[in-house]
Amino acid sequence: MKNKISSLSILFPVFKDSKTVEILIKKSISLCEELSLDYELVIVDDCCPENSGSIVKNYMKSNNKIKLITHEINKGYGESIKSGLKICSKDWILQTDGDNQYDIFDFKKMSKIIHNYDCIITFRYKKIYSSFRIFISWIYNKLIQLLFKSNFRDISTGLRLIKRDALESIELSSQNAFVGAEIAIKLMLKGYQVGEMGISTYPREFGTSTIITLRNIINTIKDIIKVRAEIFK
Ligand SMILES: Nc1nc2c(ncn2[C@@H]2O[C@H](COP(=O)(O)OP(=O)(O)O)[C@@H](O)[C@H]2O)c(=O)[nH]1
Ligand SMILES: [Mg+2]
Repeated sequence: MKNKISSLSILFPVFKDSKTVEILIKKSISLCEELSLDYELVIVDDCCPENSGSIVKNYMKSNNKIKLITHEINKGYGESIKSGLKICSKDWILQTDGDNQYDIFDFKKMSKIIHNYDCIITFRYKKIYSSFRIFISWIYNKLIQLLFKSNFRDISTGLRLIKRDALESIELSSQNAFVGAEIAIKLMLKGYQVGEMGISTYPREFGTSTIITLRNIINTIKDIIKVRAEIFK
């Protein structure tokens, strides 16, 4: 078997996720303890308005496997992922969102098929969003398939598993939510095996989605243009 995971960093950014950060910390620890993994949690507080970082700091007093990065200004999803990736030290990285819409216990399914892959991204069987949001997501994925000659179904979900060695061979430039797609595309272009696994996602229990705003859409388009120019120059 090519890959067996025993060493795992779980990385998630938090922004307006103060109600879920604690749930996600507990779930992450329980997953890693159940599987007896050598693990660490890497959490990035992207200048959260409600100071989610202080909740993380409380947990850090009793658990030295938790690392916190605090941005002094809000830098965006992509910058947060990049900050976190820089300090992930385990062999594999499970990256997710801080809002608990993904089930990190899906890692168990991922680890069953990981021997075939260097990275597994996920796709949502059912998108639990408005028809408008589903339409935007469909257009987005079609556009990425066309622009990057790839076939991924749902390239920007918030749950992916990445081999750290593979990541070290690529440079990431997205500042926003395109970063997940950039990882899959650039790894694939380097010849790494990127697989897809179907998952379920869960409704937000707290707050509202902040990702589909005009600002984020414009920033995502800028990231797409930048990454495409890098790849096809
Ligand atoms: N670091 C960072 N994360 C953000 C920002 N905006 C949203 N997020 C995070 O991105 C994740 C997904 O956002 P969400 O609005 O739930 O998007 P959706 O799940 O696609 O509806 C959440 O965990 C948010 O905390 C931001 O400005 N910076
Ligand atoms: Mg979400």
